[in-house]
Amino acid sequence: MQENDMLFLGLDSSTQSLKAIVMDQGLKVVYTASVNFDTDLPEFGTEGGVHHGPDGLTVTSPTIMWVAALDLLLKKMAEDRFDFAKVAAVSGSGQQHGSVYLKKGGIKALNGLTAGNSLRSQLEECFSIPDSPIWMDSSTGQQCKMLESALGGAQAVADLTGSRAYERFTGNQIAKMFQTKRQGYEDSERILLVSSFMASLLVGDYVPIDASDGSGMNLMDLRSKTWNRQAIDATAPGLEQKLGQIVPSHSVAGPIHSYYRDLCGFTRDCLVICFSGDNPNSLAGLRLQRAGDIAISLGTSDTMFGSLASPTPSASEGHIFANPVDPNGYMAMVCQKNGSLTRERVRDEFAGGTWDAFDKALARTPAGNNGNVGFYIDEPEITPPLLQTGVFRFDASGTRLDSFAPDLDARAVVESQFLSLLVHGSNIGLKPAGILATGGASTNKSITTIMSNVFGVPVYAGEQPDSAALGACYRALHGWQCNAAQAFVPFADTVKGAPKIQQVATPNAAAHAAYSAMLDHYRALEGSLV
Ligand code: 5FX
Repeated sequence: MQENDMLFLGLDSSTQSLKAIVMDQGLKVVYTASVNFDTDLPEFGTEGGVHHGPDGLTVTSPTIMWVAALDLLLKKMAEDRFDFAKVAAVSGSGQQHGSVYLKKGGIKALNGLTAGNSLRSQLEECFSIPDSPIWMDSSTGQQCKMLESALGGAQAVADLTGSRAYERFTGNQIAKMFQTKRQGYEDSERILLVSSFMASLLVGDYVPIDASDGSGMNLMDLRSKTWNRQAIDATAPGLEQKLGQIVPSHSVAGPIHSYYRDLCGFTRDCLVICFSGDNPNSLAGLRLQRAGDIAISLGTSDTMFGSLASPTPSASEGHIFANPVDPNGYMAMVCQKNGSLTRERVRDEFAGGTWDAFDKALARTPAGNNGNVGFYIDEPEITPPLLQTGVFRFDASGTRLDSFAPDLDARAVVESQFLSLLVHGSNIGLKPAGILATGGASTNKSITTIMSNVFGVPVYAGEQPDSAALGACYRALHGWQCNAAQAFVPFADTVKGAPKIQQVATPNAAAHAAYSAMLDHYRALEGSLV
């Protein structure tokens, strides 16, 4: 491989798709490809990449679908004549919290992968629990209570692990598996996150969990970045052995397995750098390096996050994770489960079914919606914690209404999502000086304008909307550089040549004043529902 001809591959195994982004050493994106689970792999019968259980709380994805997606992605890349031989390093992103259960002998199947057969056919029988619980699952309330009572309460769990016990956090999902699918748990040789599972597929071996994604499990000591004995013991017996090690996110997971060399022409030198969660990768992709550099990612879920030097975990909201590009740093994050899909549902029901019509509805309504506030809870919500689904509409006097004029619904869904992020983000130290918007809806000018007005700060958007996959590319290069130097290389050096970001919205003083004036009204209505 020529030193000046190297490529870096970032994969993003998200809720709905598996994407690849490739960049050159000058940080220029040169290739992208993707597989959509619903449309490219219809045989799995997913909706938005998931299956909803009959209880309305359980949400899973068939683990083998993610394997089949990798088969298909590599096939698409080969059809595009992508030059795999130039890839110096691969890293990746996985939807956070999801867990993968490999049965005894799984490691042999991974080690023994042979080109000529698909990954899917070689790994189909490897899972002790074939459906992976994912981040949208909220069925583990009981297990959360048990963890909090074992560790001394919600704040104690937050102080130790960075977050109070959350239903979707992996430790509580594993506790439920132990309690309800005991045989599956016992038969598990290794339990991986989506991120470390995808990396394991590439290395052909079980790879460690990185500290940043490991922070989303309610099992890791946030400060020492090791498994916390009390949390592990309160979750399930024999768990530590099934989880393996935790390592810094820039670590080399291993060389790529010969399967991929034989199948597509990767070279022996190609390194796999530890994969991490989608939010940590987005932090890297957006190069959020100073406190006050905040991003809001408008995806299936909406998340607000930024770097922090010292953590102050809260039992009432948000999360603190280890920083994915600074082994001594942290990041804070607030997550709203009802994001893009909810906005799309409201658009389809009340605003003509197109973004153009939705924008027109926003243009016909004033900032602050004349005091009308709506909470659109299609899925049990994390922030604010509203487990009861439904639409809750209020007028300016706080009276509950059954319906709004349709234009008001369009504005209310966007405004309440951003007001919630403003209120809950500031509670854990996220006070923006500027906001980077990312994810699908970040290209929608009307939505970024409301964001800018709610927070009263400028909003920027990168040229590359897929920040998690891009962050995985940057982390592939970062990990490769750290390995070449045999020392930690500051991430700022890795990304110093990255393209400048564009300002896409400037706050309007009057609109911001309208939002500031309605904060107490918003808080009171939210409080009445929680
Ligand atoms: C973060 O805590 C979340 O649950 C979501 O943002 C998922 O990571 C989405 F994949």
